[in-house]
Amino acid sequence: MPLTQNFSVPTDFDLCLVREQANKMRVDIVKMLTAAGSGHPGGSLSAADIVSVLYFGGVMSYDPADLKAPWRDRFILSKGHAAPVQYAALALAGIIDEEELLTIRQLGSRLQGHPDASKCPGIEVSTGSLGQGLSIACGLAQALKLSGQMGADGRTPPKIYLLMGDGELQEGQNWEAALYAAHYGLDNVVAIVDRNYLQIDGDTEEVMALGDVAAKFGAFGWDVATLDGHDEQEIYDVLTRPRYSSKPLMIDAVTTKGKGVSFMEDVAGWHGVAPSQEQCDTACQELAAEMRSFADALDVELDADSETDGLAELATGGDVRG
Ligand SMILES: Cc1ncc(C[n+]2csc(CCOP(=O)(O)OP(=O)(O)O)c2C)c(N)n1
Ligand SMILES: [Mg+2]
Repeated sequence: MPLTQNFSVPTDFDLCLVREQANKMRVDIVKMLTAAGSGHPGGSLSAADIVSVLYFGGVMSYDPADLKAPWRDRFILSKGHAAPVQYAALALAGIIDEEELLTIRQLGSRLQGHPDASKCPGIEVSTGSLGQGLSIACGLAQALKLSGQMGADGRTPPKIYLLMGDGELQEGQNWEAALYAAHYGLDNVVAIVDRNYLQIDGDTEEVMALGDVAAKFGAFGWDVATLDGHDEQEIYDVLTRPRYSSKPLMIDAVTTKGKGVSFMEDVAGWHGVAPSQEQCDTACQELAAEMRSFADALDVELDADSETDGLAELATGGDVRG
């Protein structure tokens, strides 16, 4: 499906900016993993639009210059193997230098294959062992509520935004945490499931069927929403619409694993394999072309960086974001 479908012109947030950032993140992901020679492209690419809306759509409150501000919202990448998508966002947010991206997975780098909160600025929780993020989110959310800490709005506690994999939901610990969040009314937990229907061994429904994850969380006492995890406008609308319950929120974000790179899309084999340099170049050209057609469809100008350095260099497979 062309990327230009199912989008409306934004009214109150900058859809083009958010899409552009997601596109840059996808380019960075491909280039980082090519440089490393290992890593997880599929689940990083599938989550880029969600992460872009959180970081650059005005959804998550944070200050890149004051990462420990007590009022900040917290982001937990529970599916820690998708670390490249968060590192790319941290670079675009100015929290780490973009040159550092190419050090990913090197000995001594702050950017390990899975996020390390003790080394990398902007990482709240070390993750990688799947199934633990929701429990950690519950503890953080409850502690913030009990302490009386207010978020950026000064009226409600900071929120915990959690990104989980669908295969990750096959870990039993999640379901105890889901009961807990509902029981204690943790309405500051927002758990987004990257529902790409693939995990490391193939189709989630064949490995151990998850079925209707939204219905399951609903039955556990959560508010739920199902949406297109590549439609930034829809993601933004659901994340920012007024809520009148004291329930935690689970978002069933339907995505395509490997999104944006034709030969990786929906292919289980691209879960944990790095692209070759030739594949990297092809991927970057595809991503540049998609961004151009998206901008043309909306009849908007891309930012100067994309026009000059970004897309021009992408088309020739230049350095990370030029
Ligand atoms: C507890 C645990 N068991 C196994 C793994 C190995 N592993 C890494 S990624 C992965 C598949 C995850 O699939 P999913 O959650 O659907 O992630 P995505 O499709 O978004 O990449 C597995 C089993 C792990 N990291 N942690
Ligand atoms: Mg998956």
